[in-house]
Amino acid sequence: MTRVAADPYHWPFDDIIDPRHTALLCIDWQTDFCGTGGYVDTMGYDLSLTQRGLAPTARVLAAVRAAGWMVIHTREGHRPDLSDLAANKLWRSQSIGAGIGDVGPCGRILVRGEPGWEIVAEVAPIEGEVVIDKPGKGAFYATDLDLVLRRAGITHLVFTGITTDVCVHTTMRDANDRGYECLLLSDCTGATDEGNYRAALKMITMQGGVFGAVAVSEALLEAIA
Ligand code: C5J
Repeated sequence: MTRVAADPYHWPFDDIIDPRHTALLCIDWQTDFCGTGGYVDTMGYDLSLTQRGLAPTARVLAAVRAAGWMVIHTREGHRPDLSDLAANKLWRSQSIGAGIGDVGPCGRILVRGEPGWEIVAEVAPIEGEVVIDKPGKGAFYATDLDLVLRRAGITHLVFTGITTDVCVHTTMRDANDRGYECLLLSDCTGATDEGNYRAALKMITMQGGVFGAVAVSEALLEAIA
């Protein structure tokens, strides 16, 4: 397979896109972040910004499933008794009028098992795909993600998901520190603020790719075709 035309370098650095060692990470494609009546909607942000990555991500999912890649999905959420919810995270959510655990149109906000916490149908996991439940922004914190990836021999990660500047960035930064070779697909992610989205993409490309590289999904699809 050829490398992906990406910024600031053709990804990956070692020229190898091996389906046995490459995984697609789909971060938090939950109703709470991109669906009507969910957490982001309740906070009053523009849902179209987080929804627009859904169709490109669905296309990438179909392609990498056909190519035999490992696919991992994450979900941000808390136990129903909120015993894994930090007091400051709760307080901040309440201060913006979308208290975690409060009852909204999609059930209790960011609580595991509630309708709003589910991954939306367009990019839902299929049989055999790993789903990681996380209480924080990063997908490595308080989860077995690293164990699952290392056990499967994964060294390269391609990222989709929401939101670019929060859970996607936190997870990509952490993955990069752990030595994974990371690529973010710019049209398969979105933020609650367009400026933050652009800044988050730009940050990745500094210093020769300080956290990895950024590409459009079409470039990945061409490389793996
Ligand atoms: C946020 C996320 N933004 N999935 N979570 O609180 O990015």
